[in-house]
Amino acid sequence: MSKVNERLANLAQIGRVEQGMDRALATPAEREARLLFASWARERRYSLTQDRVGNLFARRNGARDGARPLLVGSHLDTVKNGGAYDGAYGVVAALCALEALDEHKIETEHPIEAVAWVGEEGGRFPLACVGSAFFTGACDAARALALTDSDGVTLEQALASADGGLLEGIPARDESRVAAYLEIHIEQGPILEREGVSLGIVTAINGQRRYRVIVNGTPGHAGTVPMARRGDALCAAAEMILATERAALSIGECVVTFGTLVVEPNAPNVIPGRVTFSVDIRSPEDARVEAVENALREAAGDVNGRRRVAAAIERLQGHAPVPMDPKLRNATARAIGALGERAIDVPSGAGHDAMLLARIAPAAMIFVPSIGGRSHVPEEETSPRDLELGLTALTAAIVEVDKFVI
Ligand code: HGY
Ligand code: MN
Ligand code: MN
Repeated sequence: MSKVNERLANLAQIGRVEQGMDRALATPAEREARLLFASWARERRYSLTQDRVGNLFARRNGARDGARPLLVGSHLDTVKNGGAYDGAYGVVAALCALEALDEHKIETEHPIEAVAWVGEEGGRFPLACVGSAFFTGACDAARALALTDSDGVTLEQALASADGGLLEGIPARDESRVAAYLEIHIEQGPILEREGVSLGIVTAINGQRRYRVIVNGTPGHAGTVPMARRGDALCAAAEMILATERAALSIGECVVTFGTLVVEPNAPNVIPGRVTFSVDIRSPEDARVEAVENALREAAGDVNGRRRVAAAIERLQGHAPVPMDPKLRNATARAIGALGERAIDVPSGAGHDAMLLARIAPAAMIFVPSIGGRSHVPEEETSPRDLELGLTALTAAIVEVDKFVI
């Protein structure tokens, strides 16, 4: 078994649950995954640094003194009941690429750093890509560390805990410059498999907005409150959700997901007094995201007027579509072509840390196929051959990009 597949198999044992993976930020399983990454880096004597929110960097030195590092990475956290490749593949491949440069005795101009970003999924703390957002200045330390999970634990407390926190004995990171950023990731969609191609070069990452909606109604006895007098928070939320879904279907070229919903007091014989649900809207065109948000707001106004409830929408985060850097895309295409391999341009419906790195440096992504186009599920799968080919492409792209970035 190749090293990239062997390491992925090892990583897949950490945070494995009955259905798939569960490695949420600053939990014991996710910390153990960071420890494993650090141990791999130490085996090859790459110098490790860690920043305040736990992002880990393993550095392979370059020839040019003072050159800015070329970062290559992804994330180790997973969604609940997620797969073994989302994020993990990009981190493992980044480290394996450094080792491939060693084995081929390739000296780069720039230092190359394999990066494990923390908290990309945003499942535990309500900000996706919190690690790369902190590193790129999109989220300052105060805001990041004050993020609070559903148990009222702040990120600062979680990172200070022994079983989920920062790793000991790793120097603090003081380098914030970046020459360029490369990320390899499973496609998490059907295009590469449908086209029968093993490599994709990402054109752009879809725009995305996330919200929390709280609907306050009036709890009451299920048996005694007449229907016409109810302020049923759950029925109101259901109307909002279906109205927004209908709008997205007619707007087109967009997706909307209501992934979480909490009912209070959540008892079979009590009229729901409060419902809190999430909304995730995405599109390659910001105007369509905006249109779906408007439909959500209209739906809130409609139930507020008719249902004795008060629905409030809080926008948690959002970003416009992020184009990948044309020069890096061309360099990646050249590198893949020189291998005698074929790659196609492919958009990214999924979000990635590259969205944030693109704020401060040229960024590009390589995709490998997801079997059945499935991801964020235990069945997430990519063939060992495609994983190995992706690593070869990533290594070649690093060498090509290193030649021209400043
Ligand atoms: O939600 C996403 O697109 C990513 O998997 N965090
Ligand atoms: Mn991912
Ligand atoms: Mn994901």
